[in-house]
Amino acid sequence: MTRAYIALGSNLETPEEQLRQAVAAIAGLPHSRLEQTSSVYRSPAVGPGVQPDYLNAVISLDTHLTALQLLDHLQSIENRQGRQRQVRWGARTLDLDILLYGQQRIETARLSIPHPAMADRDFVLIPLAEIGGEKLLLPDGIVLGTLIATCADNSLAKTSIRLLDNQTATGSARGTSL
Ligand code: ROI
Repeated sequence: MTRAYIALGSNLETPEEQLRQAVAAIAGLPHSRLEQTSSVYRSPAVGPGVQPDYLNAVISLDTHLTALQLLDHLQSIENRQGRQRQVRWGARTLDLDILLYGQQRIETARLSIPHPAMADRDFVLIPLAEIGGEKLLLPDGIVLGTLIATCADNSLAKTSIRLLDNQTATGSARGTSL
C-alpha cells in the first residue's frame, strides 16, 4: 500500500463541480482508499494570456495501484470530464497531477515524480501541507516546509468550498479565508 498525493486544478466549466466530481471518481478507484482532502484554494492562473482564476486542492490516496496504473485512471477521469489538451499551460476543465507516490522517484516518458514543478507552486504546496503537514518528507530528503519557505507567494486564497459532503473544516499553514 502506497500513499499518493494528487493535485487537482480547474479553471473552466464550473471548477467547483469539476473538483467535486473528480474527488468522487478518485474515491471510487479500485484497490485504493481516499484518505484526506485539503481545503479548496482560489489562485490566479500561472500561465500565458488572460485566464480565469483556478480552484486548487490536494488529496491523499492509499493505493495498491502502481504509479502508472494510477496515472491511467487519473487521465481517464480527466478525459471523461472533458479535458482537452491543446494549449500548453492553457485553461483547463480538470488537471490531476500525481505529486508524490510514497518515497519513490519515478522518471519515465509519461511520469515524473515528485512532480517537477511543485516547488514553484504555492497552490500545490499549501494544500499539500494542510493534509501532509509541513514535516512531510520528500524523496530527496527535503521537508515540505523548506519548499514552502522559498516558494513565491501567488495570492492564494482559501475558500469555504467543500469537496465532500461530510468534510470538516481543517486548518492551513497559509492562505486567507474568503
Ligand atoms: N495556475 C494555477 N493557479 N493553478 C493551476 O492548477 C494551474 N495549472 C496549470 C497552469 C496552467 C500551469 N497554471 C495553473 O497547469
